[in-house]
Amino acid sequence: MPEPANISDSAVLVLGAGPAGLVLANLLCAAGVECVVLERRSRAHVQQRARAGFLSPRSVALLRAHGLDHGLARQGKTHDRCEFRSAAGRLELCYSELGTGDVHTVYPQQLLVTDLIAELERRGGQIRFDTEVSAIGDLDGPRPWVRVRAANGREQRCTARYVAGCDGARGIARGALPVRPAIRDHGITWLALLARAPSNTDSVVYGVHAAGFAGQMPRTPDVTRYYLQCDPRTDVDEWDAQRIWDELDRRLDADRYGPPTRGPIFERSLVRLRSEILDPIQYGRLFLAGDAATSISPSAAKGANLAIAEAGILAQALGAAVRTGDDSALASYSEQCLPLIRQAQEFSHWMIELLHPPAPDDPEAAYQRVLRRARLHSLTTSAHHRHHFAENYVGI
Ligand code: RFL
Repeated sequence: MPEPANISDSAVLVLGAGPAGLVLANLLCAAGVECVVLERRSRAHVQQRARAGFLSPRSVALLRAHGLDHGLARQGKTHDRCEFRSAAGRLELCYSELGTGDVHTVYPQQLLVTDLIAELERRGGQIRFDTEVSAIGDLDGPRPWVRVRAANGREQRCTARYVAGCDGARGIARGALPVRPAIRDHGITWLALLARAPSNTDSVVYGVHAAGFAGQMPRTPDVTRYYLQCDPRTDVDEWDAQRIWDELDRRLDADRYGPPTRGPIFERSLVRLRSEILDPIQYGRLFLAGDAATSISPSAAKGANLAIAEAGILAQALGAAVRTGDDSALASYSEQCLPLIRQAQEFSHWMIELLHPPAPDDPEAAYQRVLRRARLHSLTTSAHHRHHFAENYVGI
């Protein structure tokens, strides 16, 4: 088959227009490094894709330092408390008074993505939507290439000095690394919901219930995210509004703390909790960032924050390599990022084990339940543990 025509040659090709790719491209553009973002979905799709909401202080500081916080500064809401509700009662943690005293900023990911696209275009950066990367090659050579399939089905080629794989957990970049991820399938599935109704509390609520986890997280003044742990074989269509609100009432203990405010449920999807870590996260001239580098369960709100942190580290390293030819920071990119990834994974894993009851057919279920109680007891009784929790909760 003849090679498709080359349509671009740039310093950096960025695969994926999620938080990782867009932060990276904005930083490169500001540093005068020519880059092209290739995104398989449409602009409308990526600008409407509701996912994360909780930004860490490190993410906010990076966005602010690079002039990427216009929307965030206007509409983001600081957030500093979470609570665990269980048979043992309610444990509220005000994390602005614990650990490093830092807080989250709540700003929906789709708004951040929309801001980052607008800013990149304002800076003269290039994004090609509806352009799927179907192959990557020559990563060992001086000029790696990617093959893209445009919306009209035409295949074309782009070359660059470096390729940034920011194409998420199901992208193509990860598979180009000659390493296999370390995997933990938690065997847990969440029904992820968005309701057009305000949260009935300022806290993030974690319902630690024998019937399964339930979560409640504010997103905007009139939108709240809910999660319900469900049978992994469930069908979203089995969950009508009545069943959802009944289950939320039960697991969030509405009798004691009041029912969540009702409103139309406008998004229902299933999230399977699966953790994956690659090591290293680079090969030749390919560098991974965000979900492409590590899949992490949303239980501790780390995914988007890792994506932003890694994009910041990668932008600096690529900038130095392209502008001055100094590729020492690129050489140690994995070593710079992996400690952040490991720490986030460890905390996320701890949260998963705290929040979810063991599977009924787990022969060690009774033992697991003891550990769960011990973890909550420790958080309740130990100030040291609460400080440690807070530091990790808002950390990265
Ligand atoms: P993304 O956002 O998945 O973007 C990757 C982009 O790459 C594109 N792509 C391709 N483009 C071209 N060619 C290909 N072959 C391609 N393959 C893929 C995709 O279309 C997409 O646009 O990855 P990125 O940038 O690494 O960002 C990661 C975050 O999106 C993710 O970690 C978070 O959303 C995770 N997450 C949360 N993280 C937090 O920090 N705080 C939270 O509160 C939080 N809540 C969540 C979440 C994830 C959720 N889901 C859906 C898993 C809540 C949910 C429900």
